[in-house]
Amino acid sequence: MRKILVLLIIMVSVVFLLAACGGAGKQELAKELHVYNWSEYIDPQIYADFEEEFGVHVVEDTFASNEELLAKLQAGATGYDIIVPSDYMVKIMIEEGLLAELDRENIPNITNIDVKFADPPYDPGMVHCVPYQWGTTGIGYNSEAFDEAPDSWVYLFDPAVAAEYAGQFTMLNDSRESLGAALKYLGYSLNTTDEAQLMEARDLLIQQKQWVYAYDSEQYEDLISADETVMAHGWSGDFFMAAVEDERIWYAIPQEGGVIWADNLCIPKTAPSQYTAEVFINYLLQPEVGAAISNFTWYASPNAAASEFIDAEILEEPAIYPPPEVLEKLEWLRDVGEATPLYERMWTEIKAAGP
Ligand code: SPD
Repeated sequence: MRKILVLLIIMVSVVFLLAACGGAGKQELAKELHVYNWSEYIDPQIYADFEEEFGVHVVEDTFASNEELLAKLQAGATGYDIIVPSDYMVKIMIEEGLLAELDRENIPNITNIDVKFADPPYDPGMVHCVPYQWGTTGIGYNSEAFDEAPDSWVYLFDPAVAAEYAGQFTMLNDSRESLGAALKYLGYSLNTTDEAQLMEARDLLIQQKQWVYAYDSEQYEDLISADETVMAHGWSGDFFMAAVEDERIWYAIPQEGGVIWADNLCIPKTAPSQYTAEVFINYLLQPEVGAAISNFTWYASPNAAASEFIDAEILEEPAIYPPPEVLEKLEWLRDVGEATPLYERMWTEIKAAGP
């Protein structure tokens, strides 16, 4: 009897000890983490370091537009633990019930997010996602091909100017971004739901098509570097990253204004391991890791604690961290709700039109 009592006391003590250490009830990490990301959007060393520290192998697939990401999930893809949609797409995915709610207990480093990004209108209170990187959409170029920076949408859309660069520039293969650029050139909102304005933007893009080298969202900076093109409609950091290897490349935010955006770390409802995904998000939110992301991508970080570790040439570059007078000219892409099919129809007509 005495032996049984001693055994019982030992067992109860072990259970209490495990609970006190956080061992009891703690979930297990998966062996693999599946990330669906934009291309060249994280230093591969970060995946390797995470694997070394947590024993979780990270497998990455890439997508080239928010619409491609959405279509993949809608088609029933269930294997992803982490996805990286932009602002307006987060809103659409929340409405479609595609995203899990984050368990903050597993993401204590979420407090490192700058207050300016901690309550985004597309996901109030960061209930579903954590901001990852932010940037702008504008024009990247080979500085040797221009007397002055092509810092206006005129270079891409004014027939007198765009024709001069016929076959030497690319446009993003992205419905909201390319229609958005055309809308901005015409003086309209990027988020218009006015059918006549959208048709005008469509007609402008169809007219422009004869001068466009390609619609591309993944290699546009390499095409400039390879001297295939001299300018590209694209995302800020991609040009600065390319400039490390080819210093002729630079980037300008159009004076008329352009797109400001934020991409976000989110977990699909169907994720094989939500817990491992949350541990990974928490890992990325560490100050040094947050900085390593920006030091690789050349995009701005929403992680306030990372700032002190981000390279000065990134922090001090006004085309990466724009000053207030530039920021106020930029517009966020928003979920246009019932007008979404209209945007998609316009884009399909543009892509189907003859050059
Ligand atoms: N190479 C990574 C590019 C990431 C760009 N995401 C921007 C989406 C804006 N709508």
